[in-house]
Amino acid sequence: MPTGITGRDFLLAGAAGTAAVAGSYLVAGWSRSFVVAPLDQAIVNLTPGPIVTVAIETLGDDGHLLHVALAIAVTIGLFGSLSLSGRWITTRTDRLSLGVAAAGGGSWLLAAGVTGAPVPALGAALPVIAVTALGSGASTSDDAQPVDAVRRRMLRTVSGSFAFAVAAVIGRHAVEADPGAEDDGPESLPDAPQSDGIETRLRELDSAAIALESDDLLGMVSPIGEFYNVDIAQLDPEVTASEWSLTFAGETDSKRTVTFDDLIERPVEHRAISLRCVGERLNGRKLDTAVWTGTPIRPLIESVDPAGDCNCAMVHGEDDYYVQFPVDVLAEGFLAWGMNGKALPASHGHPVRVLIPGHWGETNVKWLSEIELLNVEEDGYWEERGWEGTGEVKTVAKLWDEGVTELPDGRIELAGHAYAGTRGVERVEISTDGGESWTDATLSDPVPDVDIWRQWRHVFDSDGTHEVVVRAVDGEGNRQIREASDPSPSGASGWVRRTVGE
Ligand SMILES: Nc1nc2c(c(=O)[nH]1)N[C@H]1C(S)=C(S)[C@@H](COP(=O)(O)O)O[C@H]1N2
Ligand SMILES: [Mo]
Repeated sequence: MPTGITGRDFLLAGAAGTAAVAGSYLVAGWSRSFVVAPLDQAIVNLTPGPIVTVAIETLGDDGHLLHVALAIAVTIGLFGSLSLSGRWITTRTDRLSLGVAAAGGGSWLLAAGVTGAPVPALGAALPVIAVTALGSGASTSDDAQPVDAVRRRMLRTVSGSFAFAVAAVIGRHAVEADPGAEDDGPESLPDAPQSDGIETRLRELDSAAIALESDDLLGMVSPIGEFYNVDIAQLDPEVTASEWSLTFAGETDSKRTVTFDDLIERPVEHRAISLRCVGERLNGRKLDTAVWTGTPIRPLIESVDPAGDCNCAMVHGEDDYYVQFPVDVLAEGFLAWGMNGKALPASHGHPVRVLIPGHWGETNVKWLSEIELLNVEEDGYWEERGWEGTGEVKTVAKLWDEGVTELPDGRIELAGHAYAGTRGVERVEISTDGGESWTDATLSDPVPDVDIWRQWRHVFDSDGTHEVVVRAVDGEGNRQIREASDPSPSGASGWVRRTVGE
């Protein structure tokens, strides 16, 4: 009879857990059917807000690595424990088949249960069966076998499991690297009745841009691949246009479900809209602009007669993200299925996202699934975690890293973007002497869109070191807030400063 859990049990459990994760990865890849994905989601949902906030501020996008690593460790632990229980049953009953069936069955139930995908779940269960069977008799002090044989068997099982794990990961990568298996980037725009016009809009924005010496700097529109990304989950929900629908629920007398085909039949617009994340550092890179194709929300909202007392709504995404704000703000919004002339990419909310003019990034719900009309205000996902990011954006002028360039004649070109939501950017002021004197920068031409950044450019004769400071003035005449503040809870403020010159 085994007395307690030995080091070998731990090794074998770790081997079984690792093989299960690898087997699942081999079958499912980095998708929703991969056993780690739902556990990662659960970890993200359970992590206390202040920790999430600190992680975002200190680690930025690397914060994802942390919770994915944690999710992998937890998953290994869960499948390892099932294998360990199986071996314990084998020892207690003296029947290998019983222990193996328990470990395998338990693993399949766990994998299928968390992913909702019974067939790919076999990818996790089969390796557990194998390791449990091979490892049985290899750890407990079985007098019938010589110690050496037991140890050899254990080592073979453990090294075999890790070899399988490495092979599975490499194998899966090879499959995914196969050009035949890869998709060719974003799909083209769905054939909405008036989806033409997008090329004209993109050209129009292009010609509003300032000609710059540096070609590393973004223009008026951010290319899809460079547009920033903020998600609560590591894996994007997979929703096809044909499966998609939007439900209006809650306090309404006329519940309504809108399909994708219904949606794209509606009046189509191409709006240039900038997005800025409330979690962005002052001169960070979570501000971008795209031309979005979609339709206004207002007529849809009016068609369901919102009846709640708070005049507010919770907007839900397929990834269990949710954000609450006033119905009249939502009504100003836009439901987009296109981005820069392509179908909305998975990472930006395929097939349909919300875009709310002038409000922080978090209100722009991706993978939109439901608009729930409420009676009382409730916190959204980020509000529950201490943020106050549903309001209007703060004004900011950026001097990007790539925005300082020496011209052929020796002068220095400074350039960046400024954004003030729907207030618009009236002016960008530059100081090259630490804030003693100020001049106006040149701005990109105005465009008809109401919620878009402007580019700015300023060229000066550099003699030695300069303390450059940049600040914007919005369309209502308000100057960007001077006092510096952290992103949390309601967005970074302050003026961007940078030392330029040798
Ligand atoms: N469903 C869903 N929508 C979401 C988020 C999310 O995690 N899930 N992140 C929000 C945040 S915080 C921001 S800043 C923007 C980012 O949009 P992007 O990834 O397209 O740049 O999406 C918002 N919408
Ligand atoms: Mo955000």
